[in-house]
Amino acid sequence: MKTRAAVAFEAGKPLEVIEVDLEGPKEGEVLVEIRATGICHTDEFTLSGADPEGIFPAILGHEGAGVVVDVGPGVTTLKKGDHVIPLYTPECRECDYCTSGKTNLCQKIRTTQGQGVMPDGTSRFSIKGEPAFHYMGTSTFANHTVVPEIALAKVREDAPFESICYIGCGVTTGIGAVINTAKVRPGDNVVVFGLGGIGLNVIQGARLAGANMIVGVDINPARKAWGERFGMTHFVNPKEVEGDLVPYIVDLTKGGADYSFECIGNVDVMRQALECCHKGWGTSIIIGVAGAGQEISTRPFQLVTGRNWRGTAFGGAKGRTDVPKIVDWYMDGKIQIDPMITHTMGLDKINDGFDLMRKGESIRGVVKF
Ligand code: NAD
Ligand code: AHE
Ligand code: ZN
Ligand code: ZN
Repeated sequence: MKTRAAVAFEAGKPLEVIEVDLEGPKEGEVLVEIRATGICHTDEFTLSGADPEGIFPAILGHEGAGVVVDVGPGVTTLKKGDHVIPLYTPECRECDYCTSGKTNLCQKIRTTQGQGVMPDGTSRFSIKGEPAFHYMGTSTFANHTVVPEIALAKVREDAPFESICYIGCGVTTGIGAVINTAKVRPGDNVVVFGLGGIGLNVIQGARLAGANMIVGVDINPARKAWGERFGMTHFVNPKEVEGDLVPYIVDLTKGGADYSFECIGNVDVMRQALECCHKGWGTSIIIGVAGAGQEISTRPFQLVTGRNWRGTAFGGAKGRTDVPKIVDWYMDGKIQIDPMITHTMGLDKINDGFDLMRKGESIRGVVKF
């Protein structure tokens, strides 16, 4: 079939919205009509050329929601008409990772996913007879996409696509990092670096978990009001702090953070996020994704004296199990999503959505098909 997609032909260049060819679903695959997709900073990271796994031409996008149009042979858990959220972290429920009870990082199809192809090693997308690559197994910047069955969460049908698409990455990543990865407890002091589409969801998660201080750190002063809207108790603009940021935050939190979260992808900030943690027990969670060749460093003494450095992907969530529950939280009013969706646009304006994010003017831009 033909479908419209925003294609990344080259790193650092705008996406091109064109008609592409899409083959039907093969064994274990599902054809999905995407109704809405968010634009996450990770899409910009890959488009910029900083992603070691970035390959072109590709159809980016990993924060979508839509409807099943067709299923391939062997698909048993989904049928035409089901509402779904594609999962860049699948959940096969049978690999060693899924059954370990220790991680959400299902590895069943990770190798081919990273190579931009379906599990059989081929792409369903093509342009003028030449294959185009899938991205993160989801490719939601297309009106139709093919996704493995194990990478789709079935969700309730009364939930609006333009809101719940954000659960496909930002909402789940932020809230999940607090609840699943850090396991923040009532009374904990939390510091969040970077108050964008992810960091604000960390703040929202910290409030849900009953955190005491929720300190937000951002160089964009406009993010103070945003943080306060979702539960932030203190705001720090590093540009306005005289002297080092780390002792300032340690003082503010009376000894350091119980948990800190880096939601930027800046390796220097990752170090600050670790070092502002409480001696003896503070844990810093890396969420931000850093470019090829970048490395983190600190004095080992920081770890010797009890600080912990961890990371999280998709907020530690097991998508097929947890995503439908997060959709329920939204529908029951337990979590907020809509205020963070600051801009919506048609697919032909997707590059404007990227520009708004780069300029710090949007929290989440959502493309509606
Ligand atoms: P965003 O652009 O919406 O937000 C980034 C925020 O960081 C902005 O508010 C910006 O002002 C702030 N910032 C930039 N430099 C700063 C600095 N030096 N000090 C303080 N604040 C600074 O991005 P996003 O969509 O929220 O994504 C954030 C990061 O999380 C990205 O690296 C993205 O790739 C990553 N991410 C990771 C996962 C995961 O599963 N681990 C999931 C989603 C996104
Ligand atoms: N491809 C990059 C890493 C990118 C990355 O870390 N992605 C996160 C999700 S970001 C969503 O916005 C992730 O899920 N990582 C685990 C995984 O298996 O990819 C690189 O550095 O190679
Ligand atoms: Zn994302
Ligand atoms: Zn698995």
